[in-house]
Amino acid sequence: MLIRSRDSGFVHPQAAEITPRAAYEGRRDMLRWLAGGAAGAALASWAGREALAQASAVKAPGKLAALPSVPSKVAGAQTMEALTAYKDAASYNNFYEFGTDKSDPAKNAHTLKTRPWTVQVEGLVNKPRTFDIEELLKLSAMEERIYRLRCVEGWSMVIPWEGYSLSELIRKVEPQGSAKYVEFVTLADPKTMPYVGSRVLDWPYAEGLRMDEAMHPLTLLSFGMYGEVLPNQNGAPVRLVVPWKYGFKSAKSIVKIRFTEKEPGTAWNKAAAQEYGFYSNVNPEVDHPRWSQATERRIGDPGGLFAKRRKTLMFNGYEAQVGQLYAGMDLKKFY
Ligand SMILES: Nc1nc2c(c(=O)[nH]1)N[C@H]1C(S)=C(S)[C@@H](COP(=O)(O)O)O[C@H]1N2
Ligand SMILES: [Mo]
Repeated sequence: MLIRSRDSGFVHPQAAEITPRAAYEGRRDMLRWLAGGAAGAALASWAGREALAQASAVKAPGKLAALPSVPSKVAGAQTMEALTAYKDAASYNNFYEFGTDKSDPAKNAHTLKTRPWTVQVEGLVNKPRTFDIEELLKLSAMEERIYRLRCVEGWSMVIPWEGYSLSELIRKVEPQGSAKYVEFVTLADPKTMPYVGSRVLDWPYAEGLRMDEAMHPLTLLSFGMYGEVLPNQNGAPVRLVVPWKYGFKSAKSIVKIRFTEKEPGTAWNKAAAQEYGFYSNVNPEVDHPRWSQATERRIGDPGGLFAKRRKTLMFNGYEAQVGQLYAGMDLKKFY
């Protein structure tokens, strides 16, 4: 991602994020980049994260009575692809409330208090309501969905998530006809989240979906991964997983869901509107202004930072399921 400079509001890339791009954009760029000195920082960051993953600092938080799940029958919710190792999924994270380095969330998110926890549902609904997390866990039967998650930075993972379709919750609160969008607001607690208060993003981190996207069966409200409760760094106790969109649409540690008539602002769009749009569908044909989105590096592939890159698929491989949501839309304009 990118960092906003403290005083000017000017946006510039962070060394660690440039690494994978430099690695695939060709040897010449790579050499220029090595000469530029960013390599040391990026490699040190990578090595530190690898050490963290190996050190079994990454322990699964354990099972929860409400969590047992069955494989999902929703179309597209299974895959033959190899799963990403748990240690990688739980130590290579973006959760800027706990720091901007990939290893920061695993190191710092132990301070997050996931109980008591409530999710307030408000806005254009007939039955606004605050759900306690224990209620939410039992609202519908848990399923396991194996989804690819692709970050806009160009890396991807394959993760088994536990949860149920967000549509189950939406139906319970009865949205009004005027509700066109759903906004997701996440926790911003400066006492437990060391980077809330920093100028990296506007807090709280918020995301949004159009109503039909939110109602799509693939849109998952998730409480666990790999059969276990979500680790804090992955967005405990409840997060969104929207598999056909770039990872940043999958908001972590949600505290509020609001139904609106107007398109809500989103954290990355506010930080850099020219780079991050509202839709943020995975699309290999629409480049990020500063790098291509045509390929990705699958975390865990041999070679680490220099692993052979895979082709990114339209809508992250979920085109058959979600393509019709965008029929007739200019996806270069609505990026
Ligand atoms: N609250 C919050 N949610 C967030 C983020 C964040 O910084 N804060 N980062 C997003 C980004 S950029 C990605 S790629 C995914 C990463 O999810 P993972 O760490 O479980 O792989 O979380 C998304 N959700
Ligand atoms: Mo991301």
